[in-house]
Amino acid sequence: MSSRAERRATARANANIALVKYWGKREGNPGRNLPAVGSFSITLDGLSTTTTITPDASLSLDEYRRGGEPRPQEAARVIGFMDQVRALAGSTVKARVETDNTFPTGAGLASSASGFAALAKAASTAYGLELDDRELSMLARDGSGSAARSIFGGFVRWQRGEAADGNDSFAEPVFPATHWPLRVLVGVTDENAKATGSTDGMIRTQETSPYFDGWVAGQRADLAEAEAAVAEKDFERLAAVSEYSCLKMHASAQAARPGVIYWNAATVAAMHVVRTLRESGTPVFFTIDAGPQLKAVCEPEAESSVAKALAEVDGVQRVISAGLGAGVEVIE
Ligand code: 2P0
Repeated sequence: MSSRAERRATARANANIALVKYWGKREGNPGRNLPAVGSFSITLDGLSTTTTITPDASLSLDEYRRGGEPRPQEAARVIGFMDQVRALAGSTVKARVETDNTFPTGAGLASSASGFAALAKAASTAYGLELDDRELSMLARDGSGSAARSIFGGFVRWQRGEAADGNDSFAEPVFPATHWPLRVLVGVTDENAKATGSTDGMIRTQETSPYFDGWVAGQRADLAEAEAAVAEKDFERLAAVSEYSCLKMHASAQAARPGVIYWNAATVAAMHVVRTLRESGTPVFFTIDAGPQLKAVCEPEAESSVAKALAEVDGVQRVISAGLGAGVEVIE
């Protein structure tokens, strides 16, 4: 039994999107999501996961619900994570895990990032672990790589790290959200869960794509370029390196065997719309993750024209608007 009392805790974390992408894992330690490359992201506001952990000594198994429903396909990964937290805390007490997202799950909208960041914060609080943000980022990373970044708000860097045990692979804040109030418009083209999950997609890419080595080789330069562009608030420079990273990631995945294709026709149509807008002087660029939604990143003054143009793309079902947001927090 634990020496510390368990308590109910609720945490909320925001989704993030990478401008320089994480794609691929280092050899060894597969359960710890040690990345083949560093990455650089923005944390969004409004697209969030809220998770409540209620430890209960009368339970013989953890109970998991999302949106009020048991989800057996998701439960094993969550329970494995709870076991890791309990091992750190020296507790055997099971818990009810209740979580909810403000956006579609499993469709390339970073639900695992906000999900495991909220779970890491709520569970570590519930079991009395006193983790600093760096330790919390590494714990969240063990749940899902991109969750390491959702611990922090604003512009965030996740270090690749070199250590075999992963203890130097954590995220850290680079600039606060207030540094540059960019807007993000998500063109939702398909709300169904994707056919190939990101973990499977990246593993297949690194095992079979001839372009994976080229992807890894360029990452350091892309990260430095993106951070310099944000430091200077140079939109054109950030647009160029972000689209470059996105398209390289997808090109490497598409060249796997069998190829991993996350785009649909509307995704591609929206890419062209964004490019056309930028060529005509609108400060906007696109990025796309392991799913068919297109995320348009723009300066605040361009938001309404970009939202309108995206909404008019054939196959775009709706447009979600977000700004830059804060890191994870305990709310109860
Ligand atoms: C990213 N993605 O940097 C990249 C770009 C999707 C495309 O991180 O296996 O769910 O749990 O570590 O974090 C999505 O992958 O993968 C992701 P795991 P994760 O945001």
